[in-house]
Amino acid sequence: MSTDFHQRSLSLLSEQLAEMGKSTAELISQISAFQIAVPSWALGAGGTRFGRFSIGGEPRNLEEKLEDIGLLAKLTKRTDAVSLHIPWDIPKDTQAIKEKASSLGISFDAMNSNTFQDYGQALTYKMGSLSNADAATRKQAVEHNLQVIEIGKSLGSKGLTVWLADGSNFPGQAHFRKALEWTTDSLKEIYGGMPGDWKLLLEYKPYEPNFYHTVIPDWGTSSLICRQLGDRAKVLVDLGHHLPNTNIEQIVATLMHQNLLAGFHFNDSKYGDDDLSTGSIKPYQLFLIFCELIGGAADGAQNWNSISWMIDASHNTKDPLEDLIQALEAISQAYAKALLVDREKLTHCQLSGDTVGAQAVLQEAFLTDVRALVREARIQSGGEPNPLAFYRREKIREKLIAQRGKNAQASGL
Ligand code: LRH
Ligand code: MN
Repeated sequence: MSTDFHQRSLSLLSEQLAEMGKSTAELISQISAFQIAVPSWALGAGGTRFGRFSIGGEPRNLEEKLEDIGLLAKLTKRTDAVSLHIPWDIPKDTQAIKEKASSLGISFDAMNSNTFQDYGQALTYKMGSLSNADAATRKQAVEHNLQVIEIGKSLGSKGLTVWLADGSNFPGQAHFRKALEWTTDSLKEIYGGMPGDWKLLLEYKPYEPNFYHTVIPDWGTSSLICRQLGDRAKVLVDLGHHLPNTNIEQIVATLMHQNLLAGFHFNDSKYGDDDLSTGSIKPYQLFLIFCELIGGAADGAQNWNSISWMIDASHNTKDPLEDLIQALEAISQAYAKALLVDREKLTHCQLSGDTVGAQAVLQEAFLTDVRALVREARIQSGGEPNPLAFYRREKIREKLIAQRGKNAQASGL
């Protein structure tokens, strides 16, 4: 795309925005300020139980993961932080990792604990972790989370994300109320072990890997537990963790209403927890979610800066870096479109029962092509006009393969 074409499409859009009463300069500063953390585990090929197909040039250690996120930051200017997962990302040399990250302009967002796998710890998590009927296993899981907090403190993180696979596969297998009580008591110990300026992000998920019940299956259960922990415990919304046709934008509005929204794991899905590229399946839903976020913050329901923005995706067929470039772009576009909503006109339609008018207000914003705006924000921040084109033109994947090797194909099942 020529610079001239970009300038002409931007000036045309700016005229349109002025008609809508929107300042291009203000929108560009809002879009530029909106940074999304990238998960350390989404830089390689993910895979399913049926197999994993390596892409080659995948990061072999934490240093190389930081380099990949540094590249994304440089090209897109839409990410400035990484979310680590322990024990997958235990730093061998914390000081060196901190220096590497800061040299790449990357900070450490929420840390993720892992009590859904066995990785050589003394007691297995097969039958659960914080909800396990065995007190020693619960204690082990609590201690793991406290260790994750210590690692996070040494890196400058200010949050702990807890997602539990805990649940059951058959009726009668679990005692629902005891499991909930053990989980809540365990989380109280973890919450108590967090520094005063940290937040606990409690992630819910309706099913998988357990397929009959999950101890924390939905926003309601997560909210109930957070209320018992304290006001620095809030609910993490992973977009893929909802049963089909769930109204996620309403959940977001409800959590903001209660000042209980911790943040997001952005991705998209057609059926289950598919962890597909954000905005690739349901871009209108993503737009509606941002409409609730902007409205909730504008009305003072919850402070915008108290919310964490993270991607959580898994790449089975796409190049992970290309996928993340597309996801960062889709999130920025959804946010930019939602900023165009005439909130005064929308509120008037809502209060006067003008349903048609309300839809027209939303769709005028959603159907506005904001690509020139998001591109201009990136250019003004020193990023690439077209990161994907640059990534391919510079043959970055080929260079990574030459540098890091083809990485082994791992068979699944
Ligand atoms: C669970 C989840 C959680 C992570 C894991 C990698 O499905 O969304 O956020 O720990 O994916
Ligand atoms: Mn998640």
